[in-house]
Amino acid sequence: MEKKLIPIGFFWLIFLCACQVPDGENFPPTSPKKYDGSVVFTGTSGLTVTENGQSASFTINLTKSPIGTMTIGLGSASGELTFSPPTINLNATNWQLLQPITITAVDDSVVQGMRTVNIHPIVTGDDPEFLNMVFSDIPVTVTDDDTGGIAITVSSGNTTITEDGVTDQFFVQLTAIPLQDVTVVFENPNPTRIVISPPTYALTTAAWGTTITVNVSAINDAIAQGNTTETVTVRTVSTQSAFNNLTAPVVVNLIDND
Ligand SMILES: [Ca+2]
Ligand SMILES: [Ca+2]
Ligand SMILES: [Ca+2]
Repeated sequence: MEKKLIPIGFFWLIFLCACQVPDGENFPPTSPKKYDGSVVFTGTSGLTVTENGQSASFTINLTKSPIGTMTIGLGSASGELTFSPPTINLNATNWQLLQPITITAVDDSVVQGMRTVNIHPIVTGDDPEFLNMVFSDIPVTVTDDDTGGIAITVSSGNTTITEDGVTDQFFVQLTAIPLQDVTVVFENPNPTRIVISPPTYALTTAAWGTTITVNVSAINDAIAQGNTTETVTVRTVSTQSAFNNLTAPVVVNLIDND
């Protein structure tokens, strides 16, 4: 009798058909796994902190008991926030408990104004089910306590110059850190009688703390004006509004020699 050979692939086809699961959820094995482990952040809406001490808080817990320990780390890209504690460890005994996190703003000297700073949660640990999670940033409103300002220092208590050649100096410094460059302009009230050097000074943000030395001298003319006072206006120019058009007067005593 003649034997018919059946290709082995035919049996594989029958086997595969027999294994089909009606809803197809768990077959083939490469289907996406359902994850129900996640990290819960509670009380994260409307978080507001201030540089002068007002803190805020929210809580963290897990939706199920993890394998081993999961660690949730908190940070902000700009480093403008601190967290207490900075990390939370959750395991089989404490996964369901609401763990409080206190947020505090770093009290810097930078004039940023009110801004939004994002918290970036980073999850690490033993249970791979929790490591697939991608978390949205948590926004925090930070209120500034810094304002733009200039400080004037006058040597020997006053600024006095004479047509006989006595010169004087005053000093200018920004009182807080700008986000943009600042040019300081020394407006001469009477260029026919006074010389101010330099007439302007450009401060980069990196050099914001520079003390600017401003020299003032009198022009020796032959006109009898008598002794007068002249007021130099120190004015700032910046694309950052907090440092634009700040002004301060410097009174100069001008002694005539005619
Ligand atoms: Ca501050
Ligand atoms: Ca600030
Ligand atoms: Ca004169």
